[in-house]
Amino acid sequence: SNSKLLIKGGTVVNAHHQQIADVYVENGIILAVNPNIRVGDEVTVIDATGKYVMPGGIDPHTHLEFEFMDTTTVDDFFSGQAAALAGGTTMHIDFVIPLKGSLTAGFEAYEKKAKKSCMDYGFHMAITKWDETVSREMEIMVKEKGINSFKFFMAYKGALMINDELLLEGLKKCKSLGALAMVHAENGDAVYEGQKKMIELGITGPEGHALSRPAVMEGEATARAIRLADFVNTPLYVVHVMSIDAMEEIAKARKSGQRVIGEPVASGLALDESWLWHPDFEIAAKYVMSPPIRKQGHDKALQAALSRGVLQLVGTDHCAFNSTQKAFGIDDFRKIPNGVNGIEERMHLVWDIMVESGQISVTDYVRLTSTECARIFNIYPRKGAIFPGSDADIIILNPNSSFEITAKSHHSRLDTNVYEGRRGKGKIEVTIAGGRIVWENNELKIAPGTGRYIQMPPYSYLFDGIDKKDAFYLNSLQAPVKRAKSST
Ligand code: DUC
Ligand code: ZN
Ligand code: ZN
Ligand code: ZN
Repeated sequence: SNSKLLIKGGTVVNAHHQQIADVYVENGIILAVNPNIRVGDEVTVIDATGKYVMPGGIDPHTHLEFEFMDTTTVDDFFSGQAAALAGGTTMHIDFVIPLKGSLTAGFEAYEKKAKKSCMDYGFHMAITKWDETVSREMEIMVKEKGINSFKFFMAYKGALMINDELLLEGLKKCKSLGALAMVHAENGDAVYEGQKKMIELGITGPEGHALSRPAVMEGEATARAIRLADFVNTPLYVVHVMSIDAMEEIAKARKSGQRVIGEPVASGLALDESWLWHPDFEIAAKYVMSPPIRKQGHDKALQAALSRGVLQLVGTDHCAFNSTQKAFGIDDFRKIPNGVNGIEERMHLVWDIMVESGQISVTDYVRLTSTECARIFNIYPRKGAIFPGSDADIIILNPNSSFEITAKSHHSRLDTNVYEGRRGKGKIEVTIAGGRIVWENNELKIAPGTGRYIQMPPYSYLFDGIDKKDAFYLNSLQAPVKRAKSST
């Protein structure tokens, strides 16, 4: 069995250090990281000479079995995780959507969906309305259910969207619970107007998606969310940063000392919007996601921001709709289900785009794909590190081999792939999840029910000393000293 493993002779990489060493694993836990570990015959030995031994990827942003835009994503917790493992990701954090307004019912529905898991997972939760019950349920989620992050949609008017009043309530509640507030930052009212205008102009194709929700409206919402978070003095996490506009707002806030995290996604780093103008609807529709993939130039700027530390980690927003589902919008781009793949491709793409190109080091790679996510969501160093005591979620990457992406051989249930035909240097040859070898020789060995729910405690490092901040914010507002009644 795989219960005892020795990974021999590789370069072991953590977020701040690398060394040639052996890694010894027993019962799903890393027990030792040292040069020249000796073991008995009962131990399975993997030779990693000349290769990198790194923490498995953690994808902070996925949507598996997501009911959205009148349909459900084709990847569920089994197929999506199978794809993830084949691409070197060993944990993901998915978004629970409340069910009929109930957070508890939403959580229970996702618990059920996740029963077939073959790798570890955690949950964020979306907040889509506000009342006393929601406020109380948020507390239960944090204190009893292992959720430490809540996402607010500033777009999807008439569906998931919230207004500033609700966002402020949510930010205050997050602050009081030590939970991280996340935003989908686009101005939903402006997007709604933009969409109507496109249809009036007769632009019904996928290019209308990009034209109706420009980068400036992503920048506006990002700036607004950042200022509101500052007003409440609580940390903020901006999901899927797709544009220079949004990135520059994050850069400015971070420079002033505000605790803002920016998450670019694989598609925003690797693609540009020209695909949305492709004459073949089936091809163009694949690239419809929100916020949209931007014009050439935004991709390079996001890469540079990642290498400079303006952005901290990479997600995917994996949200898989096949060509039949995408065709719902053949006559109206507003009905194309929003979402692209990425859970299987992220680790290879980031290696190729960022490490092979010389923009970041191998230790940076581990930080951006794994460690920083574990720190932000407060599960480090159980996850995100190769240390004695950490979970044995490990990948072996061969820098001299290469990868090729195609729907013909990927592990998602999708019939398409937004990275179709893409090749690059660096190949993840082995994935170990919870001490089990799940990916080797281009083959998956997985079983439903082997993944675990990872509870994430509140008050991550982002909250350390936050109330010491000497700045204007809501909680420091005080009633003015009463003036003496003036005499007449
Ligand atoms: N954007 C997408 O493209 N899909 C899921 C939800 C979202 O915000
Ligand atoms: Zn050392
Ligand atoms: Zn979103
Ligand atoms: Zn998303």
